[in-house]
Amino acid sequence: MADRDKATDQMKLWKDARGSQRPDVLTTGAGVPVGDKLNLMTAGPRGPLLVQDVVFTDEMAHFDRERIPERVVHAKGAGAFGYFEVTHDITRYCKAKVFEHVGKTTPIAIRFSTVAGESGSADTVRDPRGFAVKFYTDEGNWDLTGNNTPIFFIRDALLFPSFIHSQKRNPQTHLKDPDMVWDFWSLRPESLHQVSFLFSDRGIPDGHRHMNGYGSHTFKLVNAQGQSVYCKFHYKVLTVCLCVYKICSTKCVHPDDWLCVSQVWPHKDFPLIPVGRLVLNRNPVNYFAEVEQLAFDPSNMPPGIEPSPDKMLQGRLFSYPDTHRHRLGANYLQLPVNCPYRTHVANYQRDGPMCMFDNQGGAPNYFPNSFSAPDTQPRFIESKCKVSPDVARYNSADDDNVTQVCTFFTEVLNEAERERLCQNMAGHMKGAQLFIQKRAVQNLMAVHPDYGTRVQTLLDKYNTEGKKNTVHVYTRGGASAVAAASKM
Ligand code: HDE
Repeated sequence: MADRDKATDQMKLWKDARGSQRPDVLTTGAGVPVGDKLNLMTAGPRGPLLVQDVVFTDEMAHFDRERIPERVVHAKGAGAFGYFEVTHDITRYCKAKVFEHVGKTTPIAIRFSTVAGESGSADTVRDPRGFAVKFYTDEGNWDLTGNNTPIFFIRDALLFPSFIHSQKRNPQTHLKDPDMVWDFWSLRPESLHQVSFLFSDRGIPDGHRHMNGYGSHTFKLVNAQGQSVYCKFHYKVLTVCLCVYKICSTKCVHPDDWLCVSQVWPHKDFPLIPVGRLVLNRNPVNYFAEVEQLAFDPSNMPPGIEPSPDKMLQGRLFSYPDTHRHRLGANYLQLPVNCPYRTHVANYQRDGPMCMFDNQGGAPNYFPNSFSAPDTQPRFIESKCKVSPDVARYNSADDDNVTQVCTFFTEVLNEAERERLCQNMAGHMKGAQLFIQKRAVQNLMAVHPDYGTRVQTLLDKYNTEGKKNTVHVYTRGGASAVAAASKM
């Protein structure tokens, strides 16, 4: 039993903790006592069943509704709870109360996840990792919903559904499909930076406790005088000890540069400014209640933290609360794990499915009103910014797609890491059709000839071996697929 997973003792530990205490009676969901929960009520020992067996209908009807939709991306994840503590003063940049003074602590919830797999998929896959943090601040929740990489595959939110479709299962075959993956990536070379991260060693982090996190986007910090700077948030693993992170922000005062989520801000130009530390010290008590229902929303920003114009961030401001209303219901913010419990909600909204608590009691449900309406509070009004360009659909595909990728390939990685990157990438790309491989390699050539040549050389080898070992597989539906025979 020495190698028995400690989590397997959960029920035993629960029982030990309760001692002899146990429920007096079995009940239905309505609390009505149940005499027998083992045998259906039937007309005679062989049936049929009776509709009046409400013990059965209560049990089965609830079971029929047990599943809620899994997250459309980041479905597989793990959560933890703890606190954020301010260690350095940044009030010259930001008036948010979460940074009010050194030593201030704020409770947090965190969820680490993979992106493309389903809820039951493996934790170990090559994929970016979600790194989402909810700060329950005394001015409402702040959700910094980031990843373990500082950059992203695309620059325009309109492309996100198609990008994600290409990474998940082919709707016809229900299989992961290398044609879909590489077709999309090779048609959108702005993905090169993140794709290069993904196939490098960074694509399989050594567990949650060893990976850094990033808010990824550019955000705006506003101070008490109304002055603003752009910033990015970084979480750096401090020690190998579990879950202690140093949060740093980097600031940028040139408003029009550096807004795009496909680029990093070089540390030499934008040194990290330490802010505080995250401590994770509690596991979730119940997975469904506290992790599956945990809902992050980048549009939750307390006064002092605002969105930059980054088109991706702006698109996310709509998508997250929208998906939560679908997945969890219109009143998802009343669920204990999502509720901004350190402040008082006064939004004049009412009713809706699964409305909990007192539904804001007898207070008016309209605003303004003469009975219970606070005055406008200038301190909480968003900062002003000038916007005057023409309204149009601007193409961002041709922004610089290669300079930072070239730096990553030639300067950040050492030779052994470069070799692993090329092998990992070619090993995956070999599954795609030749014309797609060709287009993907052309993009790598534009980054650095060595990058493209190495991947092409490996592909040539795989493609030659593949031809020798190829068999045709015909499915019953008549569609044909080509599969490389195993070399057993
Ligand atoms: Fe997400 N993303 N995303 N994303 N994302 C979701 O929200 C979306 C993006 C990230 O642990 C969804 O609750 C759009 C960037 C994390 O619960 C959904 C766009 C980054 C998580 C959604 C992006 C992320 C999500 C799916 C492009 C890193 C998991 C279910 C405009 C900075 C949070 C859900 C958790 C989850 C939409 C791009 C990180 C559909 C539209 C960039 C960590 O709302």
